[in-house]
Amino acid sequence: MTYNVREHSYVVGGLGITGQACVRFLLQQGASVKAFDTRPTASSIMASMPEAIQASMKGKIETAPLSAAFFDNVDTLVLSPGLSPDIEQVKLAKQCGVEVIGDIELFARLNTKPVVGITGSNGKTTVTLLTTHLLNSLGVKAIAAGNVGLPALDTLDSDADVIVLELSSFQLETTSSLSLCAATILNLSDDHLDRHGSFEHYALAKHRIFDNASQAIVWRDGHHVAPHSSSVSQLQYGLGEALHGFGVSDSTEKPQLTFNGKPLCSLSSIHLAGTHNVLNVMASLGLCYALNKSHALNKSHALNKSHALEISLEAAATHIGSFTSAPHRCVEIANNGVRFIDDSKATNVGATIAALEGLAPVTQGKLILIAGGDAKGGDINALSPYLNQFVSHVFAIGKDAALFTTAFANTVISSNLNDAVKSACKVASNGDVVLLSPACASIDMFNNYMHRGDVFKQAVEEVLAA
Ligand code: UMA
Ligand code: ADP
Repeated sequence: MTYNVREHSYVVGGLGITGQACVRFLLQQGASVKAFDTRPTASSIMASMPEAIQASMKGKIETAPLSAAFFDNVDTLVLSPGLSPDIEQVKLAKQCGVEVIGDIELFARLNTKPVVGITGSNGKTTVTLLTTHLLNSLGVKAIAAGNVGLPALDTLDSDADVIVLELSSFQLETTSSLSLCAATILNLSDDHLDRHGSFEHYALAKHRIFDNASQAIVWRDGHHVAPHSSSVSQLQYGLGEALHGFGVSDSTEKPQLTFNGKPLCSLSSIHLAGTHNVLNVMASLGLCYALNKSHALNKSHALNKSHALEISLEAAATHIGSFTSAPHRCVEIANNGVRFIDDSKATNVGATIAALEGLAPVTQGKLILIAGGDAKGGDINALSPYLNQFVSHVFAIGKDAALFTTAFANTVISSNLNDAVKSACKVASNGDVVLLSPACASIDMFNNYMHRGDVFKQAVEEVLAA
């Protein structure tokens, strides 16, 4: 049955990027909509909303604690991903018989285009942007949306052939009817445990990506990344030799990325640093492959004839080299003999391990790490073997800086990022790398990871100019 928003009455929970997109969309569709925001800054957020929306929502936005009357005649709460389903407002909504969904669920009920979905603890944005880049380079109009930044609802009236959706565990938690042509959990390591309570609950949220999916793109050597149900067919990838799916062959002088045992392209055509990015490339190629007409028509219920696409893996592989990494993900920002690398987007232990493993083999001198911030309940001690193997000094900052002193003996706590950069520069010499890869969220000291990366760059420039 077609879902018609005009037959429903909504409350939008939270007025961040997602909440504002929901309000905008629902108003455009002529639906009945109210909203709430729990933040102390809610009134300034409302004041920054477009005037037309402010006018339409006058008297319909609540910033104080809610009463049951707020949900009178409401049947659906669209909850923003940053708000936990455990908060009082959501409990009250449920007591009032209101259905709680997220923006991705609303999108799923209305969308008619083919969608591929990407989740995982790390690499989501890279794979989302690379997949979009490969498809667009092949002449298939693709839009990257979801956790990557563009709210999914904003794609509904686009002329895209394919939506490439980055999905966080927060978004998946409130999603039940998303039907993906292809889905992947890139990897799973501790993240957002403060919100989900345990790794098991976090993994359960991530696995919702495979509900109704036609094809899973699965890292052969990954843990907890394969669908639990055998009804989802699998296309596998990994770094070893493989006769099926994607693999790597180093039987010739130039190691090759292979598909079904046959060479597809040289590994040297991948300009992104680290072996984790080879895996990211394979996942992206796998997602493109799953959309391919001949393959999809046999395998997928999600693609109908009018959506079938002609995608050649060989042609896709020729466009890998023209993809450039998004900022703050293992990017060199200065080099005066010492290389300074901004990996501010490493907001959990798994990402920092990938950076250390990727950089150590190409570093002649010492690897000096700046890390710390809000560990979000993650286990910083899991870094210990990697710090002991690869790193000479750690300069730790932020709320959870002390956790690094237990993980690694040669840790010095710095009062802020500028001091950490100064201290790192004092011990660095030619051939060394100073790496900002915090393994923690930035929110205790910065607006976001981009702000943290920008402060790092500025601090490095100041030290180099002095
Ligand atoms: N908040 C409140 N009260 C409210 C509303 C929000 O306290 O009433 C707080 C939240 O707890 C959170 C912040 O405000 O700390 C923002 O929450 P939000 O749900 O309003 O976030 P949006 O601005 O809508 O942005 C969200 C994603 N953010 C989160 O899930 C926290 C963005 O991902 C995403 O790009 C955007 O939707 C569009 O889809 C960012 C992110 O950090 C990049 N994601 C996390 C991650 O990648 O680890 C999950
Ligand atoms: P996400 O969107 O999941 O946060 P990003 O692509 O933005 O992922 O990268 C976040 C961090 O994770 C960066 O530090 C990046 O170097 C690292 N990273 C990227 N891909 C992987 C991967 N496949 N495995 C581990 N770490 C990765």
